[in-house]
This record gives sequence, structure tokens and C-alpha cells, in this order.
Amino acid sequence: MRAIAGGLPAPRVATHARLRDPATDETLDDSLVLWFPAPHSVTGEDVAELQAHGGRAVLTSVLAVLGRLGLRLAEPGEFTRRAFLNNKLDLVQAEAIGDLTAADTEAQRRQALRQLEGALGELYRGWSARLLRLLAHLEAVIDFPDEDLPPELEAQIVAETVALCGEIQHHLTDGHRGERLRDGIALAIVGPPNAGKSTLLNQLARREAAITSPIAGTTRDVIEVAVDLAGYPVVFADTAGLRDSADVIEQEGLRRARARADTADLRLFVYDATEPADAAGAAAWSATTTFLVANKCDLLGHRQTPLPTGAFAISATSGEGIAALTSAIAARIGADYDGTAPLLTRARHRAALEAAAAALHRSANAPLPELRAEDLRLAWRSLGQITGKVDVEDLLDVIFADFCLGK
Ligand SMILES: Nc1nc2c(ncn2[C@@H]2O[C@H](COP(=O)(O)OP(=O)(O)OP(=O)(O)O)[C@@H](O)[C@H]2O)c(=O)[nH]1
Ligand SMILES: [Mg+2]
Repeated sequence: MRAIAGGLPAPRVATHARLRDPATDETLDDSLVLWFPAPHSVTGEDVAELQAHGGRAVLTSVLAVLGRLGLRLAEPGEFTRRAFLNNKLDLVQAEAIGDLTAADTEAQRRQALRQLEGALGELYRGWSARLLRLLAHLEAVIDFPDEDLPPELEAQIVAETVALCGEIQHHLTDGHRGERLRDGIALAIVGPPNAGKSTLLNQLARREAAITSPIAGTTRDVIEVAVDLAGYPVVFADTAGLRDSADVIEQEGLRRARARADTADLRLFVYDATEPADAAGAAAWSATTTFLVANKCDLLGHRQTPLPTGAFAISATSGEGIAALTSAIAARIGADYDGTAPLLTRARHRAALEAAAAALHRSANAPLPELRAEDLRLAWRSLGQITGKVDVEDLLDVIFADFCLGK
């Protein structure tokens, strides 16, 4: 800071400064500089911030001077890693910063922010603290068998172990909602050939993502489009029209269509409203997660064909009814995914929680206090790995590797 900006500004005050090359005294940029002495900085170390103009020439010359002063570029995620190592945040929060920089939609941003604010870490730390208390009590039972410990203590410890195990298992059976919000909610478009599935996909994607044609059997492969639907990340998958076919390529397309529809979180079953009998095909999937969509309503004219209950009448070519359909999808996703309880967001957390729950279950069923204590210890270590309390050196490289530079 002294070499390039001509001195140290007052701590945490944005200060106007000329950046100069100390070797030639040439002015490189007119900028703002900030000085954050440790420990009150983002990483907990001394941090100098230079706010240079963004042009390539300015940045190249400033970086060249900094390089000559012995500085180097940060590795991906290095600032966050240092902040973690200096106890400025826990691992769950560090991961939230990674998610926040990668968030594409409002729901993803909200989830990452909630995680960064520490709600998820707090939940896990709360469980750790309870576990540690249980462990301490159990150690007391083991180490001081002759002391006057309350006789019901052992039974209480087992009961509390069972309760904790139940809470963790409940958190685990969330239908992977938090992970889905990070990765996108899968929504498959299925139905008979020529029903207008691809036309609907193009409407939802607002671009010509899939080929449409009056020829039945146009779509063969699964075509995916990621869409920001009212703030939720949704991946729509258009699929081949369902019918019996002797064509081997089409058969493979049908296999993929069914597989995708079976594994999707939600489905749109699209049929031609002028062929009301086709609606019956929707019964192959659960009605609670399948929207029934009667397309080509423009062709019904004055014919008053009553629609099945709950069906959405649309015209994928004119766009009629699409807004009502998308808001119904968004409302459905909102009901499923917006909660105040923090959601599990990563497979890494899930694996550690599963290990913890399994150890607690073993502990509650073990015959001897020594065995129960050993499993409590294992459960505690598993929980600690999530927030970074124990044994995470080998995990750090994995976690910080997917960060972008400069974070
Ligand atoms: N009149 C009318 N025609 C439509 C509508 N939606 C789609 N079409 C037409 O129906 C034909 C089939 O549309 P596609 O979107 O290719 O149908 P698909 O369900 O993807 O068909 P496959 O890929 O063969 O399963 C095309 O000629 C579309 O222009 C609609 O709402 N009204
Ligand atoms: Mg198609």
C-alpha cells in the first residue's frame, strides 16, 4: 500500500489515491484504496483493497507492479479459505459463499444467503453440542461407577440419543429439496405424439429450443432447458411422444421419455384437447405431482368439451393459458420449497448426517455403555466434519476448488 498508493490510509476509510509505479514514479491509475488492519477484515488478516479502473491496460500495469512487489494472484477460493482458517466463518458458510456466487435465481440466492447467515450451521452445531453433553454424561457413568449418579441417567442418555437420531433422520427425509434448489427442479413434459409438447417447451423457454412439426414422432431425444420460473430454477425436459412403435430409435426415445418422467420432481402431461380420451395416459404418474395440460384449445371452437378436473386449458401456439399454467407451477414449487427451516444443500452434508444418524442408532441399541460411548463419539465426529470442527484438512481442497478466482 505504501509503495503503490503513497501511504496507508486511515483504517476502513475509502480514500482517494493515485496508484504509482514505485520504480518509475509513473501514475498508473486514479483510484480508491482501503486498508483493513487485522483482525477486522474479511479474512481476519491485514487486507489492502485497491479499487482500480477496469480497463485491461490499467489492470495489467497495476498487477505487474504488485507482482514486482512480491505479491501473487489468489488461488480459487483462497480468501474464503483464509477466512475459514481464521474462524471468520464455518465450512457451511464458506460453501454458501460458493453457492451465492453461482446463484442464478432468486430462490437459490435466498437459500445461499440463509446458509451464509448461519442458520444451517447453527442447527448442526446445536446437535453437536447436545451430543457432546450426552457423551460427557456417559463418560461419567463409565468412569465413576461407584459415584452417586442418578440411576435413571443411563436410560435418559439412551432416550436422548434416540430423540437426536430421530431429528437428524427427519432433516434427512426432506426429499432432497435443498439440493434440488441448488441444482434445479426437474420438470418433465410428457404425453402422446403431436400433442404440442415441444411447442409448449419453446413457449416456456421463450426460444426455439426444440423442433416442432405436424409429423407425429418428431422429438426423439430428451431436450433440456433451464428456466428461471418466477425465481425458481427449473429444468424442463421435453420428451418423445408416447405411443407403440416398431422403430428402434423411437423405442429408445420412448424408454428415455418414460425414465425421465418417472424420475422428474414434477410432470406436465400434455394432450390434444380435441382428443379427450388421451387424457387417460396421465394416470401412469401420481396425480399430486403431475399437471394435466389440455393443449390446442384454440381448435375446440364452440365445442364445449368439459375438461377433466384440475386440467389446464392452453394453446401452445397462441400462448393462451400459459401464464396461468406457469403461475400454478410456481405456486406448487413455492409450497414445496419455501420454508423457514433451513434445508440440506449438499451431498457432503447428507453423507455426514447419514453417518451420524447410523452411529446414533447403533449407540442407542448397544448393550454396554462403553460401546454406546464409542458410537456417540463417531456421531460427533461426523457432525463436526460438516461445520469444519474436526478433521477437515483433506476436505478443504475439495471444497475450495470449485470457487471462482478472487473469492
Ligand atoms: N392449433 C394448434 N396447434 C398446435 C398447438 N400446439 C402445437 N400445435 C401444432 O401441433 C403440431 C405438433 O406440435 P409439437 O410441438 O411438435 O408436438 P409434440 O408433442 O412435441 O410431438 P412429438 O415430438 O412428435 O411427440 C405442430 O404442427 C404444432 O404447430 C396449439 O396449441 N394449437
Ligand atoms: Mg416434440
